[in-house]
Amino acid sequence: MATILNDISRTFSEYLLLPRLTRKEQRADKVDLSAPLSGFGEKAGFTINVPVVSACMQAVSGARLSIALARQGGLSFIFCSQPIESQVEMVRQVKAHKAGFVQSDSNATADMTLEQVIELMESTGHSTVPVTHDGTATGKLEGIITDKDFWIHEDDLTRTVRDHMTPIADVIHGLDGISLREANELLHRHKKDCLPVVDDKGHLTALVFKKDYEDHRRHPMELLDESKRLCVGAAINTHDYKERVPALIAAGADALCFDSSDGFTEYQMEGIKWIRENFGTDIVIGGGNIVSAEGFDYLVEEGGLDFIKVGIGGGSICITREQKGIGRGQASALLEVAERRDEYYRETGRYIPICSDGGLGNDTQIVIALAMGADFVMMGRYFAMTEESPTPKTSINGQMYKPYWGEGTLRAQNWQRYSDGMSTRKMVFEEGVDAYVPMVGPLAEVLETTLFKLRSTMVNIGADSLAEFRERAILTLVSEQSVVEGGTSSVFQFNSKSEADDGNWGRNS
Ligand code: MZP
Repeated sequence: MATILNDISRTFSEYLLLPRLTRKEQRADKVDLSAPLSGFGEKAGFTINVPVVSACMQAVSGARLSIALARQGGLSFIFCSQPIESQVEMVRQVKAHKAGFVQSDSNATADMTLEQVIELMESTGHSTVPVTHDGTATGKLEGIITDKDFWIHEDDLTRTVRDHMTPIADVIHGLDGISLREANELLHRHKKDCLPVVDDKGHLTALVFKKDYEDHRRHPMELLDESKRLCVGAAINTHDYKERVPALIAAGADALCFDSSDGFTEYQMEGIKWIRENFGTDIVIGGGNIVSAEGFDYLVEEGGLDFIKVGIGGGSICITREQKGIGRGQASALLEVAERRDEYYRETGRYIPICSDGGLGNDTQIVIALAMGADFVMMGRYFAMTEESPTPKTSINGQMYKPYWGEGTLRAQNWQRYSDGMSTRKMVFEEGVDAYVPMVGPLAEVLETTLFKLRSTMVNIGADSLAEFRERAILTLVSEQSVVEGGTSSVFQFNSKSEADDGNWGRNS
C-alpha cells in the first residue's frame, strides 16, 4: 500500500516568528538582503541584491518588468512560453537598457485614426506616442502625437494621426550617443516632457522622459553584470532547450531556469546534463519544481543544478492539486527541502540555494518563507499587479485591474500553435486559471514596502543578513484562535485601508 506521511501539509499562515534579542546598533536600513542564486563552496556564486525573483510567466516577466525589478536588485525570468526569437529579443532589450533611455512600447503609424490611438493610449497608459513609418519602436520617426493634440469630445476621431501629430520637422529630438545629462538639458531648455532619440537614418532608438528625471539617479541596489548592464534570467523548457539555451546565452541571459510544475523528471535531468556538457558550469541553472528531499537529491546530486525551486500547487492561479491530486502545503515542502539542503551542505560543502515558488499571499508570508529556509522567493501575482507587468490595465467597476493567467492554461500554451504552425501538444485539461488582479502601482514602490517590512522583522530577530535570519528564526504553529487574537478585535475602524494596500496586495486571505 501507499506510504502515508505523519506530517500534515502546512502552509505559511500557520506559523509565527518569535522575536529574539535586538541589538542597539541594529538598523533596518543596514540589513543585508543579498541572496545567492548559485552555490558557494565550488565557485563564486551569482548573488541577487534582494531575495525576490519574478515568475516565468507570460503575464509577469516581460522586458519592462525585468528592467524595473533588476533596478531594485531582484531578477526576472523571462517566460519561455513564446517563440525563441521573441524571448531572445526581450533578453536583449533588458541587456541593452540604459538608465533613463526607454524603448517605446506604444507606437502608431500616421495612417491610424485618432480612435485607434486613444485605444492604444488607454491600454498602455501612455499619453505620448511616437509615430513611425511602420508603427514599430525602431521605425523611421515621422512625428509625435500626445493626448494634448486632440480633444476627444470636439475632434473628429475618424481623422488620422497625420492630421494631428507634431511632424518630425518640429519635434525636438536627440541623436544616438547623446548622454542622459544632455538629453535632460534639452528637455529642460525646450520645456518638453519627452525627447525622442534617433539614429543617423532617423530611426527611433529610445525615448527620454522628464518624469523619469528623478529616477535617473543610480539605484544603489541595481543588479548589474560585469559590464554594468542589468541582469536578467530566462526560463527554459524540456522540449526545445537545445535550440533555446544557446540563443538565450548568446543574447546575454545571466541565469536560466527550467519552468515546470513537476521537475522531478528524467526529462529535466537530461536537459540539465545537456546544458552542463555544452556550456559548462559558468551558466547558472535553476530547476524544479520539487516538494521533497527525494526530488532535491535527484536534481542536485545527479544533475548539478545551481538552485532549486520548491512548490507544487500553491500558486494563486494554480489548480494542479484539484486537477491531479499532487502537491504539498508550501511550508511543509519548504521545510523538508531546506533541511535536506543544510544536511547536503554539511556532507559535501556544496550549498544549493532554494527558492520558494508560488502561493505567497502577503508580505508576512514572504518573511516566513525566508525565515523557514528559502534563500529567495519567486512570485507571479505580486508582480502581475504592478504597473510594469506586460498586460494592459483594465477598468472594472471603477477599479483598475490587470489580467493574470497561469502557464498551465490554454491561453498560455496556445503560443505553440502560432510558433511552429502545428497543433500544440494536445491539452486535455488545464492546470491554471485565467483571472484578474487589482493594480497596485509601480513595482519600486510596492517592493520598497515589502522589503522594509522584511528588514524590520529581521531586526526583531536580531539578524543582519538572510543567512543569520534563517539561523536565528524560531517559529511556532498557530491555532485558529490565536490567528483571531492577532487581528484587531472589538474596535471600529472608520478609515479602513483600501484592498490594495492592506499587505495582502489586494487579496483577502
Ligand atoms: P503566485 O505568485 O501567483 O502565487 O504563483 C506563481 C507561481 O505559480 C509560478 O512561479 C509557477 O510556479 C506557478 N504557476 C504558473 N502557472 C501555473 C498554472 O497554470 C502555476 N498552474 O501553477
